[in-house]
Amino acid sequence: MHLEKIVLREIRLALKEPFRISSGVMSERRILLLELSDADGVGMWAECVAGEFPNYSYETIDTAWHAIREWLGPRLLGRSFESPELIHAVLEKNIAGHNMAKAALEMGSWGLAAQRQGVALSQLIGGTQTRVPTGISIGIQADPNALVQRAQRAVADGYRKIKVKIQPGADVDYVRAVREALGEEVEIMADANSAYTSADAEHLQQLDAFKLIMLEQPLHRDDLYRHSLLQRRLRTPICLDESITDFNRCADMIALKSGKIVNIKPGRVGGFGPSRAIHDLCRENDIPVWCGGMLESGVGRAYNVALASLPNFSLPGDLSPSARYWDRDIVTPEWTMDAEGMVKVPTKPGLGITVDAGRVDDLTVRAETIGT
Ligand code: OSB
Ligand code: MG
Repeated sequence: MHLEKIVLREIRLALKEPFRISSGVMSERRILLLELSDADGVGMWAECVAGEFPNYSYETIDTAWHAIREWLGPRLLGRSFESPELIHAVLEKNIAGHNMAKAALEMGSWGLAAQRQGVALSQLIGGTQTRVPTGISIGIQADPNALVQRAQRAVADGYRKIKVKIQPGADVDYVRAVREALGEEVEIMADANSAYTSADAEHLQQLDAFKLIMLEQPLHRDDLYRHSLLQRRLRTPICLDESITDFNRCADMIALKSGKIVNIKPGRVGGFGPSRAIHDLCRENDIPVWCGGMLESGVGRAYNVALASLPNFSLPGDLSPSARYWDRDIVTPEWTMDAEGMVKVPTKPGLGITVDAGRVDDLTVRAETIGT
């Protein structure tokens, strides 16, 4: 493949309801989309999952735009690549960080390769599952009752895992209410997005009573050591999200016993190359993985669903259908799940969905072309 042109676009999509996590709230998603074109005229859409504010990580859609235009895009434009497997190393060399910006280009290259070869993206990356189980991530609510209502509706809709966002002041009572309302059988987990410190260990031990399948990212992203101390004091398995920014951080988690489960978000780790390496490392170490979400549009979702079809993605991913987030997505068909909470992995060449280019045009607030 020979990348000739990259169009960057920002679109804005209103969420059906505001999504609150411990580090911030979002009611409209500002999304950075990329349109890659190669010298043979094959095109591919990709999505950069960076948010509007640097709360989840230091990246934002504006820093990603800058990184892609100034440093990362020029690395790829006008060069030929035998395989998308080579892209990650090229983007990584002497450019620190900016994983979400790198990932958008790297994953787009995988999408482009799949399109060129006429195979489904999941097949190209080694996916084996034809349907993947879906969970829902429910934002912090005003009170436990509001959370219980949403959780009950989600179970009725078929979701296979209920993830509730927590923070100090909205944790033990909220989780207890959900467990009591849903019963023993439902898989429930909590995600703190780094809202706690090691001083909260005793407080967090109260969550052990509710048989959560995991507690996601209780402490700061850089606190692998303190996560290991906390894990020794909790029966509930810790799952790391923000902390796992690359392969080595995952190896460190395993060595230090900082967690027992990994949430793989391809954007956070720099793309499919590192995602697959982390997936394989976890498999060798009996660490289950699942695919997280970043409130992606239907474009980003296509990449996540493909990734989640790899064999060690054994827990339900945050892969909710389009209608959970938006009145109308930017892809056709929209993402759906069946009554068993399963999402079909597309088998058509490329992403398996079509981007509604006219709708993207209507939603675009800025665009810039790099390359020719
Ligand atoms: O921590 O997993 C997270 C959304 C934005 C930022 C961080 C997270 C999330 C989610 C949403 O939990 C999952 C989804 O896309 O449905
Ligand atoms: Mg998380």
